[in-house]
Amino acid sequence: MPYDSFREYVDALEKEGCLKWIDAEVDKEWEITSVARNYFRRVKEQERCALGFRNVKGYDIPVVLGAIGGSRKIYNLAIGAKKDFGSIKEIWANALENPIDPVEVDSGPCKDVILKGDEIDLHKFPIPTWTPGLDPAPFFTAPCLITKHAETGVGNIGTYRMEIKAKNETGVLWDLPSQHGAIHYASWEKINKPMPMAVVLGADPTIIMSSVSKVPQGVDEMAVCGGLRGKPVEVVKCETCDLMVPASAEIVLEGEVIPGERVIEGPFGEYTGYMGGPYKMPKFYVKCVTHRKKPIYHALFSQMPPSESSLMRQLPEEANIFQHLSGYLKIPGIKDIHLPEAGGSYTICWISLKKSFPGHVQQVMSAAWTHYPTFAKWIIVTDDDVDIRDPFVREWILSFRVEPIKDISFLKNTAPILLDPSSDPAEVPLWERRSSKVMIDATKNWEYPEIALPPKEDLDKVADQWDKYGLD
Ligand SMILES: Cc1cc2nc3c(=O)[nH]c(=O)nc-3n(C[C@H](O)[C@H](O)[C@H](O)COP(=O)(O)O)c2cc1C
Ligand SMILES: [Mn+2]
Repeated sequence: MPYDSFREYVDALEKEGCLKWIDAEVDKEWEITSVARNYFRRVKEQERCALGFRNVKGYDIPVVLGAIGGSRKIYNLAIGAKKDFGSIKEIWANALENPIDPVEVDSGPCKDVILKGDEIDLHKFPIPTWTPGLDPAPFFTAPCLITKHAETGVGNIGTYRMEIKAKNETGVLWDLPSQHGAIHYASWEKINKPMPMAVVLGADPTIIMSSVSKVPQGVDEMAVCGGLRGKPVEVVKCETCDLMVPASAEIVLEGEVIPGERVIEGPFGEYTGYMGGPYKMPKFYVKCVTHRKKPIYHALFSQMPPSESSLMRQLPEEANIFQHLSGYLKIPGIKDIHLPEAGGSYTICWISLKKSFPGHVQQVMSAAWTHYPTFAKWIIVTDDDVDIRDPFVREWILSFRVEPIKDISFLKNTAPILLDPSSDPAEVPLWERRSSKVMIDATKNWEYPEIALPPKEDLDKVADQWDKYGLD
């Protein structure tokens, strides 16, 4: 069942036992991030909840994190999936193939409070500092940036973190010129006009799920949200520009990005587990803030994987690459795709394949990264008889199904993985960095010996009478 707002979804999480409210007073400058880090370290993924901090020192606005990618169970609730990969894959494929355009409504709760000019002060929101001592300021980590292409008018929603620079100014980080927000900004720079931009904080979960996913360029994520929800998103016009925002949003910032301007942005604790930046990036000037009477502040928990960000990118990306290879390119035999979280769910791509013709593996390895230029620097294809989600199995496969000289090939001068510190030293400007890709054929390339395990019947028989052996 689709949720109509972030708060309706937060209530649903609580009812399902997937949200813990924390009543102890916490300091947003150092404490929230360490509570989240401790929680992610101490609690197994299967048991993790979203965290709601409702007593943030100096604020009466609660901070909720982990609400999208705290665990697989949470992600499934957010997207309405019954189980993991299978149904997430179907829901995503359906949304991409059957997007539903938004419908305009006259007003909505996101307009309860409207602030302009001197009334604007971003510091009134409890925006946490994520890597205290190293981040120069608090950052928005769950902003959904809404823009339009200056020429085509096609819309985009993308999540790009934002540094709070002043009471009405933020940075914007487009990791690469191929990020869709950066492409839109370039189209406005070309005509030398400020780019109108709206930033949504706290919306029904399909908005943020689409915003962080690599939906093909030219497809408006707002319609993909409709496809994910199975009904259109209700949108309302901004106060100061003609962009449309979800009417039920918790907080909306309206403003513009000036052509030609670059300022220092970052550094920031990155999803790679390292600090990234500073970089030179454009600045966002906030001209109007609208919000609900008592807004909830939504954050995503990132930095060192595993984090909310690595899990919430893994699940849709696995589904979307499957759709890219099987659905769009009609490549047969793809069984499973796995993006380990240790690689930030971007760098390593495992694919299991029922190999059926010469060159099949090469086709899959080459096609996988065409999903988008920065995707995956390790692409490993193995057979469909193994579980690529088991880390031990993955090392066993690399050990005994790969002969390095024959089975490994390289592609040079590719776009780098976003913010990968190994691609180039920090002095090289972000958008000039290059990297390479490794493609590993980890399939059996001839008839292999039998697997050395006792016969399955014997193992099953022993399993059935396990008590007899007095072992736990
Ligand atoms: C928590 C989180 C933070 C992110 N921050 C950034 C960022 O600062 N810059 C960036 O270019 N991409 C960032 N991403 C990745 C983009 O959201 C992702 O590439 C998305 O596809 C961008 O939208 P687009 O495909 O419309 O360009 C982030 C993702 C997550 C989950
Ligand atoms: Mn996009």
